[in-house]
Amino acid sequence: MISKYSLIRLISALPTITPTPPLTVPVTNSISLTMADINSYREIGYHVIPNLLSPSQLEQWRTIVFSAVKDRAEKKYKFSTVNEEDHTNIDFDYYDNVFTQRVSLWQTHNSVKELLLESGGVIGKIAAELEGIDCVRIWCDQALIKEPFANPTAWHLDIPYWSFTSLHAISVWIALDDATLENGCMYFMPGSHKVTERRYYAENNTFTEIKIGKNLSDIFNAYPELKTWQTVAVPMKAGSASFHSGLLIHGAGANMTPGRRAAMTIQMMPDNMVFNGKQNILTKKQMNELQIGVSVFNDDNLNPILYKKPC
Ligand SMILES: O=C(O)CCC(=O)C(=O)O
Repeated sequence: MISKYSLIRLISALPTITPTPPLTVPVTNSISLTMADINSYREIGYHVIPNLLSPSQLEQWRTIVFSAVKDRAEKKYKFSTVNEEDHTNIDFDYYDNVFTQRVSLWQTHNSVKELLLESGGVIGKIAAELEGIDCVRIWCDQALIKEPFANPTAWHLDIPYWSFTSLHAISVWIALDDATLENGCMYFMPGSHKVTERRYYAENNTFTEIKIGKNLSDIFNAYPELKTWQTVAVPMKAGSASFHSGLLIHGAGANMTPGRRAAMTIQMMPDNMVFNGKQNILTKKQMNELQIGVSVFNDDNLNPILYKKPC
């Protein structure tokens, strides 16, 4: 017979399974894109959907995401596996004050997984239509919380960070608080996805990786031709969202306010993506097992399908 004391010790040694609020209001809105929306996305590289979440959906996303972030933050780990290092960034003194970043919450919190998968018919479908692909898988999700007085997010593009290479990777950025000019809303360089794509081909199918560091303008070391490019700020109300191409240059302002700016994001990829050798969010164990140019990220347990176009 096990004593009460041993039982308590046993329970506290088990991995945490976070209690999850029941999912009552997933994203099931019927949002249809027009051809003009799709053409505009392909021209400028991003698309904004005001009120992607209804007020009750927003409340649920906030409850679920913030509870998962709090849980991870208390255990002080950014990735879904403890003791993994961040291979995408270098200047942590600065980067840790760009935002509180918690990656792949879906892997440790069932509520987040349910929330994302339930939303697939809307979010995944929009991503598929914008990119013209049949299947959308989750590469990762990230809660990105710009704390009061946080640093700006330097200009960058996403795809060079990731462990697969696709010209059809796409992210959704969902505002969980109002994102304003004052608290660090997103900024885009419309059309820059075409420049980065051209350079990818010109440079033998490679991308230069620009870290999110202290210098906003580091991006121009790689893309000097974009120095005179116009940029747009994209403030949005909580519950609204933007989709952006993995090739698009984007960033976010500093948070100049004593309030928080929170966003939930999903980084999405097409089917049949092949490992390119980059670690990004992969664990040390995965890195030992994956073969460059051979391993494919099609395991539904690791990269779940968010949306598949009906045949
Ligand atoms: O939220 C931010 O500050 C930046 C977000 C971003 O770079 C992204 O979602 O790709």
